[in-house]
Amino acid sequence: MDKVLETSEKISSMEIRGAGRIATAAAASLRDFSKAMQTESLEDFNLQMEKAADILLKTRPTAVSLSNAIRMVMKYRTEDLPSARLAVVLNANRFIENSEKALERIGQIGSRRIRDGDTVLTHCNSLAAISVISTAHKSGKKIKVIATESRPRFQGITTIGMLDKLGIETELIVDSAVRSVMNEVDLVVVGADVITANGTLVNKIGTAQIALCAHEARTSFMVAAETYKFSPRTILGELVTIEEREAKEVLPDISKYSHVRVRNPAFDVTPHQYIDLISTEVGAIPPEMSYMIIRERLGWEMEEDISD
Ligand code: RUB
Repeated sequence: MDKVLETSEKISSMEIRGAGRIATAAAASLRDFSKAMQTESLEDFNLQMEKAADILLKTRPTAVSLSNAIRMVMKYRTEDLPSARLAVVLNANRFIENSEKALERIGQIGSRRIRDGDTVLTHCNSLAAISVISTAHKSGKKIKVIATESRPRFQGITTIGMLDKLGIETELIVDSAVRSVMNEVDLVVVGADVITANGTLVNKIGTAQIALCAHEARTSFMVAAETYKFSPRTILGELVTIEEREAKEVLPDISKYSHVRVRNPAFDVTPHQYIDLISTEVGAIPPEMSYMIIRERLGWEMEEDISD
């Protein structure tokens, strides 16, 4: 279990972060745990796998990618230990492979919306959004990217590093400069932590303000997301939990204040009315079609939840 705890710690502390990356890290961790587990009994194997899944699930509360990935890996009911072990390994490998393919396809589909000469604004650090941007760049379109810092964890610095390596002309702005530059922006592209049944987006704090700005300036707003970022449980009425992180991420020394409380929500909610399209691996869809994606791609999970 040590390695599972190690991965969990890396996810909680955000050494591994981003909805897609935490999902694949959790899948790989369950796979490796199942391979290394010393046991002779299927019952014990099942118990230990459930325990490991539970530890990983509790690391971060918002991204549905984590629970979708864990559920996909844990769908292995079999009669004997060797086939149970094998099923976990195959499920995890399939999930990881599919998520890599999905990123590529999202890039191909989403990049069609970027024209030669466009300026694209992105927020936080999303591999799906970067796939859209980098595919446009690789296809020969001359583009410029404006990246926000994304306080308090500065994921924007990771983004500019990635874009720089790709040779993409990039400008870094503070989060509050978004409105000042929005009139120069042709398209906003962001990733997703959760997309609900009605097409609402949950993503890095600040996304909703950017969407509002884009809407007011008539700038297109695209979400780049694998289908495992859609939340089946929202069909059943479940609300998304917004992670509230430690105060010290915002203000390192709060002890000198007596009447101040720091609030540090990590994600916010963007209504579907502000989203022009969602680029997924199965196509560019309007947010209103999210329900269909959940039914078609993640339907099995819903049935399971209903019988819970
Ligand atoms: C990351 C974040 C990203 C999404 C999508 O938040 O909000 O936009 O997770 O990323 P944090 P990706 O840094 O708190 O994990 O497309 O890479 O899955």
